[in-house]
Order: sequence, then structure tokens, then C-alpha cells
Amino acid sequence: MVERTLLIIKPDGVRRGLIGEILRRIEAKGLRITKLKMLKLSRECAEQLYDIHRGKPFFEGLISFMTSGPIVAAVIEGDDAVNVVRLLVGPTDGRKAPPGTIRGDYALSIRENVVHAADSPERAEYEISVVFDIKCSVEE
Ligand code: FUP
Repeated sequence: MVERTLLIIKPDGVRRGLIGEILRRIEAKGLRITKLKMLKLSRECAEQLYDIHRGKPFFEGLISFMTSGPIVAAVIEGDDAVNVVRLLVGPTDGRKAPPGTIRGDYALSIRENVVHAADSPERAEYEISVVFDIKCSVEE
């Protein structure tokens, strides 16, 4: 079934010059990029994006990291896009992510793991509404 999902290239991925490489992998797979935006997330919107992790020990560090520099947000469409993008991204911990996945090839950390991908169609719609809201973008 054709779905849409949200992919975010996190501040480390942008700083390391990986935008092109990550978007190349999405397109090479046959998925379509239907919206693309570079922005620096406000603290409030970073907290909305990760609302399910509020109260966890890593929450503060995650929010500081996600607001530490610009991100790239992409809406991705294609057959089974939510699961396919999660497979391309790989498991959360870069040290455990298999080679061939984005995190497996480019991350060595659990926090600074280069990309985010929505984990369900419902979360994708919620997260898209957060990061594509003009009010979520702050000045550098
Ligand atoms: P994922 O869906 O793979 O992005 O992973 P989670 O939703 O479990 O975690 C979201 C983000 O929280 C991770 F990308 C990084 C951060 N995190 C930590 O910093 N430490 C942890 O122990 C778990 C997650």
C-alpha cells in the first residue's frame, strides 16, 4: 500500500555533509521525496516531535542535540514506505546497526545516529504536522 512517512537528517548528519548521500539512498530505493525542508527546530517543537520520550533519562540530551543545528526534514512516499524507510535507517544504536543501513554505515552512537524515521503511518502524520509547521523553524 502506498504510504507516506517522515525522514529527518539530524544535526550530526547535516554537519557531516551526509544530506546528499542519505537522500540518494532514499531515491535509489525507488521511494519518492515529496516535500523537503531545512530548518533549525525550536525547543518546543523538538519536544513535540519526541513527546513519547518525555521523562526518560535521555530526553534532555536528545532535545539539546536535536536543537544544536539545522536538520533536513523529508516526506517520503512509496509502497510500504514506513517500514521500508525504517529498514534503510536501521536500529537506533549505531554500534549495533548492520552495515548497509544508514546508521550502520554512518553512526557509532545511540544519540547521534544521523537520521530519524517515523515508526507508523499515524506517527508519520503527527510528526509531519510538527516539523512542517512554519512556527517550528527558528533563526540560526
Ligand atoms: P528510533 O525509533 O530508532 O529513532 O529510536 P527511539 O524512538 O527509541 O529513540 C529516539 C531517539 O532517542 C534516538 F534516535 C536517540 C535517542 N535515544 C537516546 O539518546 N538514548 C537511548 O537510550 C534511546 C534513544
